[in-house]
Amino acid sequence: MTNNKHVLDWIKSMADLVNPDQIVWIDGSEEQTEALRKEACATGELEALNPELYPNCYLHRTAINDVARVEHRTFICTSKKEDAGNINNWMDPKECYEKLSKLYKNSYKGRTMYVIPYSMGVVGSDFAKIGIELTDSIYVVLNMIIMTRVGKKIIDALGDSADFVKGLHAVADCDDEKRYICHFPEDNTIWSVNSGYGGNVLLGKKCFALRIASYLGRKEGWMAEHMLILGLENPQGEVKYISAAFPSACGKTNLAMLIPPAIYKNAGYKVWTVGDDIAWIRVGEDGRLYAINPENGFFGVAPGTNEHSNYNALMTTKKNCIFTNVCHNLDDNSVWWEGLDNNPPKNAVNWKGEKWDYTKYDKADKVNTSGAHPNSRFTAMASNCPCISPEFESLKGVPLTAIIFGGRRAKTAPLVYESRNWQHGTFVGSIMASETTAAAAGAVGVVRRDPMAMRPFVGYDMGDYFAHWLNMGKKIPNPPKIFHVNWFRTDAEGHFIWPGFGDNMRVLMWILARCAGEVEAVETAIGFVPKAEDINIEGLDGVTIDTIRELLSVDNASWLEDVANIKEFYAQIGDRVPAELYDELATLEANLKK
Ligand code: GTP
Ligand code: SPV
Ligand code: MN
Repeated sequence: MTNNKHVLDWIKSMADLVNPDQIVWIDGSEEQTEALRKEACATGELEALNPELYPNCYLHRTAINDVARVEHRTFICTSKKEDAGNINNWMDPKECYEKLSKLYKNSYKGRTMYVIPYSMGVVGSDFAKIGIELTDSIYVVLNMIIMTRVGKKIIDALGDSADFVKGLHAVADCDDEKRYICHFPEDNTIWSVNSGYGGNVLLGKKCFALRIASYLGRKEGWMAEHMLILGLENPQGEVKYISAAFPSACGKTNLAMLIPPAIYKNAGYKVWTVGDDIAWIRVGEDGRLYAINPENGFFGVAPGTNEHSNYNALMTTKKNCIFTNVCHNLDDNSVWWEGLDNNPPKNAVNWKGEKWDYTKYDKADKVNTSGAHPNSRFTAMASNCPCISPEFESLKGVPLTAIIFGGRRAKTAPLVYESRNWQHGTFVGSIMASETTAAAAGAVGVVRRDPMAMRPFVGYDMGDYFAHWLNMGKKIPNPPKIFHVNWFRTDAEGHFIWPGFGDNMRVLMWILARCAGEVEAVETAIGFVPKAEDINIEGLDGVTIDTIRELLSVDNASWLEDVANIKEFYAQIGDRVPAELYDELATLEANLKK
C-alpha cells in the first residue's frame, strides 16, 4: 500500500520479531471490514447480535483477567528516569525493548499481522497526527476502525514521512504477569503485550493521544488532555464550548451528551458533543484556546447508560457497535447491563461467558455477580450520535470559553467553584482527587489524587506537566475561565445529593453566566462559589435551595485535611512541582485557617 521506506523497514523488523504467517494491510474499505467481521464471528472472537434490534452489532468478551487498564504495568521509557517522573512507572528503554522482545518473539506464529494506518484528528488539520498499529487481533482492528480514521487515505497522507507513531500490539498468552503497556516517547513508539482490552490495546487512544501526545505537546507548545468537549447552544443560536476533565468513569461521556432539562430544552437550548474523552488543545490566532477531539468514535462505559441517564449514548449504540464484556440476553440475542432497565434477562450469559442468574446480584460484589462487568464498554461511531456537533470535523477546532475539572468526591468538594485566574485554575486541576473506578485494575472507591484526570496518562514528569500548564497560560491572551465541579457528594446514607446527568446543565449555565460576567459569586477560601439562588432548581423534584446550600458548602476542616494530603502528594511528585503552585497551596492553607 506504500513505498514509504521508514514504514516498510519498521514493519519488516517487527515481522521478523513476531513472525506472522501473513501480513494484511487495513485499507478502510467496507468489503475488507465486513470480511474481518465474518472471520471474527467464525472463530468466536465476536458474536453477531440480533440484526433487527442491533444491526451490524457484535459482542466480544475479553479474558477474565483482562477487563481494564493496568496502571501498575504501564511504563514510560525515557532515557533518563527523572524525565518520566515519580508518578509514572519507568523502565530503561533498552532494557524494556529487550525484555518485551522476548515476550513478542514468534507470538504471531500461525496468526496474521494486521497493519492499521490511522490518524488522530482529521487529516488536513494542523492538529492531526498519524500512527500505525500492528496487531494480531481482529477485535483491535475493528475497534480502531470505529475509534480512529483508518486506511489507505491515511498512508497516502503520510507520504514518505517518518513522522508517525509506531505501535506494536500482541495478545500473546494474555498472561497478566507478563502484561506490559510501554511508551517510548523519545522514539514515538508504543509496545503493548499480553492484553486484549480497550485502553491497553487500542493504541491510538490513551497510549498515543494522551501519553505520547502529552509529551509531544509539551515539546511543541500544545496540550493533550483527558477531556470531553461540548457545545452549549442558546435560544439565539450562539454556541459556547466547554471542555471538562473528569477521571475515568466519572461522567465525561454523560456530560458531553447531556439532554437539557425541560425548562432549558423548551426554551431552545441544545447541547452538542464534540468529544467524550480526549481533547487536543492549541492557542488560536485570536489568542483563544481551540480544541479538537482526535477520536472518531466513543469507547463508553455501558453500565448506568439508559434512556433517561444518557439517551444519546444509548442511541449511538443501536447500530454498527461493538459491545465488550456486557451481558448477553440469549432469548432475543441482545445485550444488557446493570442500569439499562429493571428487567434483567432470565436466560443470559454474563460477561465471563457463564450462565447468569440475575437473582444472585449483590451490589457489594459487582464483579462476580453482575451480568455485565462494571467496566464493560460500547465502541460506537461518533456519526451515530444524535447530538454530534456540526464542528466535530472542524479543522481548526472549537474555541473554549470554560475548562472544568471534576472528580468523584463523597465529601469536601462543592457542587461547583470557580478559580481566580489561570494559575489558580492550574492549581485547582493539580489538586484534583477522585474515588477510583473499575476503569483501571485495582481497588474501587479509594480517594486518590488525580491531577487534571491525567495521573495515568501524562507521558512525562507530573511536575513538568504542571509547569507546562502554567506556561501555556502565559501564551493565551484570552484564556478560558477554569472551574471545578463535583456531581457525587453523598448524604449520611450514602445517596448522591445532586441529581446529576441532564441536570448538570444547571451548573453549566452558571458557569457560562460567570464567563459572560452576568452573575455574581461568593468568595470562599477555595475560590468563588455561586450564591445558592443562582443555581436554577426550577422543575427539580426534591431539591430545595437548602439542598443547594449544602452542596455548595465549603468545610474548612475537611479541606485542611486535604491540604495535608496535597502536600504529601506534591512531595511525592518531587522537586519539579512549580513554585507558583506551592504559593497557591500556601494561600489556600492561609485562607482556610483565617
Ligand atoms: P471514561 O470513558 O472511563 O474516561 O469515563 P467517562 O468519564 O466518560 O465516564 P461516563 O460518562 O461513562 O460515566 C461513568 C459512570 O458515572 C456511569 O456509570 C454513569 O452512570 C455515572 N455518572 C455519569 N454522570 C453522572 C452524574 O452526573 N451523576 C451520577 N451520580 N453518576 C454519573
Ligand atoms: C478510561 O479508562 O479513561 C477510558 C477507557 O476512557 S480506556 O480506553 O480503556 O482507557
Ligand atoms: Mn477515559
